[in-house]
Amino acid sequence: MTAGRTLKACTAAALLLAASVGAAPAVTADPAARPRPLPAVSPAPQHLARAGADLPLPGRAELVVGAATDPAARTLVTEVLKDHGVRRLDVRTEASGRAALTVLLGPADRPDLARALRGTAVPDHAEGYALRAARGTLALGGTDAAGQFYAAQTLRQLATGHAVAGASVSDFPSMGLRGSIEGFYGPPWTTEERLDQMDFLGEVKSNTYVYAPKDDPYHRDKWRDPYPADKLTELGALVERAGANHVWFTFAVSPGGSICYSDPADVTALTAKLRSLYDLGVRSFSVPLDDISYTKWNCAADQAAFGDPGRGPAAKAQVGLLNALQRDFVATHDGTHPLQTVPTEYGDLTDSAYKQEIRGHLDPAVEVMWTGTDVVPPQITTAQAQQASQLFGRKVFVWDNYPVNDFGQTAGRLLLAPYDKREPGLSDHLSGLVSNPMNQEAASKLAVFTMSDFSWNDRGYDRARSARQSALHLAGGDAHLADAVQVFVDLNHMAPTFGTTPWQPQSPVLAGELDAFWTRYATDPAAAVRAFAPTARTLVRTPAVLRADLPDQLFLHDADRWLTATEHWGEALRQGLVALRALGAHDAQGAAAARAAMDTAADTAAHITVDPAEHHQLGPVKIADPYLQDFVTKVGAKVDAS
Ligand code: LTM
Repeated sequence: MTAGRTLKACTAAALLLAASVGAAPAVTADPAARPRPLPAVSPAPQHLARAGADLPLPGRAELVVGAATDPAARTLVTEVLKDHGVRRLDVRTEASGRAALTVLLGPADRPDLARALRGTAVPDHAEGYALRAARGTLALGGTDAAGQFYAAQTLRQLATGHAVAGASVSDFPSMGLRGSIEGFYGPPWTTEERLDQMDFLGEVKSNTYVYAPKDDPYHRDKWRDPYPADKLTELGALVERAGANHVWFTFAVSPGGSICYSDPADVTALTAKLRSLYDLGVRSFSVPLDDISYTKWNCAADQAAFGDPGRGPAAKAQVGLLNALQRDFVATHDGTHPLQTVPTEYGDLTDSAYKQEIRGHLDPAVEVMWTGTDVVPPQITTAQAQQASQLFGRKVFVWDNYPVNDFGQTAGRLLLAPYDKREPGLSDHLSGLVSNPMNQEAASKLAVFTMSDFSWNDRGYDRARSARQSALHLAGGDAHLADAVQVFVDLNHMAPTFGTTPWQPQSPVLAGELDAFWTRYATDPAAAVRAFAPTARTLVRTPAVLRADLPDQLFLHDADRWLTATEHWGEALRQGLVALRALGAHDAQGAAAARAAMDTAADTAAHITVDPAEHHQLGPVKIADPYLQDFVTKVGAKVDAS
């Protein structure tokens, strides 16, 4: 749906106000207000504009709630107000009319909210919200409970010091399903990491977490077995935390490796597994059928029921199972979302007997995932998504294999680059988009932040803006620290495909600086060394800056070995420059000593390996490759030649 079609009762004046997006320079509605830029809000709202002067937050304020006020939104609004100077908050069901600040929170059509929101369009869209901060009133109205929560998340970003920016926001997600799927091979996330992920998804207005870790035996190999009590308790805690963040905890079970489709006992076992999670509060389910063979059956009965194995018969067996689950389990259990699946053909656009069966016979309610072409797609275009939708007979739900680092080409890597090469307008053809992240949960947030930005507002996605916002988010809003985060991101920027050509380049900033360095060195070595020295110093210092000040301890844990490698590579660069300076001064001894120190630092860096408990693909930690090693090799050659 487009913004134009979803805004109801949108006056011409409101549309004018709504013309600026994100942190664009403010349009001033109130001539008395200073036309200052509004704070950047992420994901970029569909419509954000200045509504007047900033709203001071007094020591005492009124919060007006009703029976339909969302509890999670109320908790967050209360926290934000308290964090920004409101010491006493009187909670009422009707405004007294005497408060220095009145905060209204609830459904956008509650009469007091509807009045206060006048001039700010209420989107006619699930999970939408309208927010208006002007002249002593802060109005946060949702089109549903999630919308209220998202209004509160926006408020969190509009509050600075003891004020809320005078803003009018009319916002809704472009895609229905947004978030992450823990769907990788290798060490699954810990409960602490998953809890962290739930809070994070809430902050970035994403509503979906799919639990599908390939290496949880109860998810795949032992799918028939019930979870032991302690595991169920852990899952229960996740479901609860997901709910508090308006995240749909989606439980996935993958029976494809051993199921006998025509055996009613297996269908019963699968249903029992889903029901055990329903009883924990789960209302969203997935049955992924990826990475299984359709050239063999798991039982003779399937051969008798569906004939010789092959694409068409495999799809027929799967469709029968999925339709039965949708009809007999999902549709008969209150509040349950449509079933999701990952088809066995998930990463191409070739028509086949398999896809024909799916589009012809799979219950249209079932969500079908698709990874884009080549499993790890170098790009996803609207034309491709449209084609995938036609092939599967419905809008597809993208499982984007980024920043996952479980395949060979990612050995030794963190993938930190911001989202890219996904075409604006994809929201017209997709039911949703989730990230398959890295074995490292906290480190994945840098990329997932930008992906959430895209799935909320694909047409408004600005890669550089989102990258900066993501760094600031990790840095707790500290601009200097965010600079250090972005230096680290650049060193870990490469995103491989399954082939030999990466879809995101390694270290675009550092590579450019090194290029400029060697070009200048050819004509003016002393000036080149002087100009490049700050880069080497930055590399040496960045790990210490991050380690000292980053609030996210899980991130520091995830990034530990890459930070240590950065220290050593930074030292190698620094010593390399000392060697070149010595060469310029015809100090052969000094050059040799610095060169030896450079080699030692580079060698130490190159021997740091990933932690097998945390990374599926083992091997040496890689950063800024091959640029750092190339520098060391070139400097060594210059010293040798002197
Ligand atoms: O992508 C899908 C649907 N399945 C698997 C994932 O589990 C795995 O993490 C990625 C990346 O290796 N590739 C897959 O094929």
